[in-house]
Amino acid sequence: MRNTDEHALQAEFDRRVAAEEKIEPTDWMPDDYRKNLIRQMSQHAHSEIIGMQPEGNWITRAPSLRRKAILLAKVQDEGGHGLYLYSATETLGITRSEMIEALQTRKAKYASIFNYPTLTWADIGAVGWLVDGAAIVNQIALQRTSYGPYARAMIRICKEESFHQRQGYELMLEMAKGSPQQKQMAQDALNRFWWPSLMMFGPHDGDSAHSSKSMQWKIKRESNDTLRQRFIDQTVPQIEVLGLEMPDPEIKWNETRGHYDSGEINWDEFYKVINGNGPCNHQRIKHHVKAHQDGEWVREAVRAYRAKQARKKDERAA
Ligand code: FAQ
Repeated sequence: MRNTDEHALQAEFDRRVAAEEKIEPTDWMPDDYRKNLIRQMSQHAHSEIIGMQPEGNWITRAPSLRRKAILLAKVQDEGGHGLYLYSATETLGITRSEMIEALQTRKAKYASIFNYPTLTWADIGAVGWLVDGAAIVNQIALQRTSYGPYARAMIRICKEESFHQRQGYELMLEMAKGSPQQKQMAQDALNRFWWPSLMMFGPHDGDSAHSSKSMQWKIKRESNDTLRQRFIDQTVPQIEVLGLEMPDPEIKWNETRGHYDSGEINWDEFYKVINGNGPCNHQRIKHHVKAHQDGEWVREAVRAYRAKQARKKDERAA
């Protein structure tokens, strides 16, 4: 392509992003924009899929039929989000199998939170309330992302995450207002999931490698720290309603800032977890590889069916 053509295409892309027009799969886009989107969207998809494991772990042990039905629906929703996001990412010119290979060979990341274990039933409440709560804060902003298929996927996903957050909070409420043992379980789940939930928003803005480009391209609409603060501000009053103790003694309303102050995240732990050395990283990938291998017969059947259809078409044409 001639240089002048490329300049014109770049200028038109910049104009559309500035005008809040969505970029669609068949539109020209800078290569780095495409690559950055593939990175973020595929990692988002992997998070939804790997995120089925900590909760899936409790489906057979849910304490009632009602809780089991809710949990089953939620875990299936997360699987749906993953598939939806893989499809949206495929529109950028990468195949599903390439993405899965990147996940299984640890070239692609997934949300750090899913490398923590769910030790008690109260953890299922904490995951819905805090993890889905954090995911929504992030994803509401992504509804306005510049890439059309990603923005549209987020609208539907946020609706479902909202139900997930509410069921988690309702479960926590029941535990927190239950017996002293149940209240203790709720407190323990809050204490363990609080910090990993804050880590979901990524490093501080100054340490975030991709933020400046992603914000310029409107892939990301709000910074990691802005979204983390929003999550803290909306969650602290919910902890008060539960009647639980704050998981961080430094949480305090700051009248001047109009926000809650809070303690510092353990960033060593964060980097350890995102680099593959968290409590469950090995287990999560191992389980994914096994589930993928166990499902090979389905892919084989699809390939055989497609080949048969192609043969029939050829015979008809002959
Ligand atoms: N975990 O430069 P930044 C859910 C990596 S969905 C792991 O700031 P960026 C639903 C980052 O990838 C949860 N890695 O990166 C559910 C990069 O590494 P790379 C998932 C992290 O992309 C609920 C490096 O650090 N949501 O929970 C994390 O600009 C319940 C530098 O970071 C999304 O994926 C982390 N927490 O900002 C399912 C939302 N943070 O790629 C089941 C979409 C950072 O160079 C059950 N994603 N890293 O190797 C985003 O909004 C962004 O990608 C951020 C990170 C904000 C996560």
